Amino acid sequence: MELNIIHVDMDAFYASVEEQDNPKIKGLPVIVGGLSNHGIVTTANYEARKYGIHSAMPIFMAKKKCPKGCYVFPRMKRYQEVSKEVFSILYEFTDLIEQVSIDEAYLDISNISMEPLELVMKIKEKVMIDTGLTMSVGVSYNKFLAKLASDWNKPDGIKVITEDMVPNILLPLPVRKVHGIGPKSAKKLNGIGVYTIEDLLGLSEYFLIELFGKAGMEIYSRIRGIDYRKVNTTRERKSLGVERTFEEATSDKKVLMKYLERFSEELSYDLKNRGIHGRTITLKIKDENFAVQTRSKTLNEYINDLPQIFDISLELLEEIEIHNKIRLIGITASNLMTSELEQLSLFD
Ligand code: TTP
Ligand code: MG
Repeated sequence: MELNIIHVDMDAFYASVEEQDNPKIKGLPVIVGGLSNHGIVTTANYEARKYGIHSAMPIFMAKKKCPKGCYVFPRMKRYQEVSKEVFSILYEFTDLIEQVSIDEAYLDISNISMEPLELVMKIKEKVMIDTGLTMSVGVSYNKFLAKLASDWNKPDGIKVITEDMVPNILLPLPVRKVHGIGPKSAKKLNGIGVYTIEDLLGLSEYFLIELFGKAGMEIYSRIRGIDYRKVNTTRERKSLGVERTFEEATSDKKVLMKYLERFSEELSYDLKNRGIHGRTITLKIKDENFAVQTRSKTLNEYINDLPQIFDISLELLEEIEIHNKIRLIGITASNLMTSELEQLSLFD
């Protein structure tokens, strides 16, 4: 099975942001939470977890376990900001992203030609360079296994789960690890002597439905490593484009056309790589006085082939009157559509 799903999850997210923003506390046990003794721990960094501190623990208890820890009040606005930064990096790689929470997402990487591991390293590296933060990434062929994998080597982990690894990985897992089995259900199962997925496998689908209702069907599949849920893209990209500033401004149309040809190739490649088509092409130029002109053309059909994009760019270039030397030129595709139909036809 194709390893086309990845799950990313930032490590000790709020606490790591605090460490990053305040070098003085870097490496110390950091606990983020309501500061009164009635408050609870929102999250703790891995240093603090060594003391047995975890999310949802009362602060007074955390303080008993680790009196010298750095206790920090949450700064939600800041975490949202950093989260946006992380997601904008993810969107540089693909649009097929399902954001699950402030620090967690599934990516469908079917359209990316890079090897999954190479891609994962690239993403982690970019996130580290831009934000100073680490994330853990799981790679597999469905969402359930990808999420399980991202949790496997936390923090700063990478884990790939291939089909042949599934029995060894799943069988010994405690039932609590199965999505859909919460602490209460786990207790119920333990009550009837079912502790691990291996134990669960002995139960019929009918029995699981009796026990969990509709969720029983999903659980029956999950514990066999089966999960057909799609990555539900939570944001649509509005446009995709290429532009460049010249070292030396030019009014030579031939040079501009050459650039448009190259950009059309890049844009076409980028669109195809992401499995999207566009219906609108926009040409933008900026002259040496920084005056910007744009021209757009919207078609009746969706395109992503080089020759079509190039032809339209040339048409648009003809529409612009060039008086001064040009210092920047670019083209953008918008009115985008994900080519799901195209993907489907592969299976027909
Ligand atoms: P998690 O990803 O569950 O936890 P984490 O990122 O702190 O640690 P790790 O993934 O390495 O295990 O949650 C992401 C953020 O969501 C977390 O930093 C703080 C917040 N959060 C809460 O507000 N309440 C909670 O109960 C939990 C678990 C997290
Ligand atoms: Mg996290």
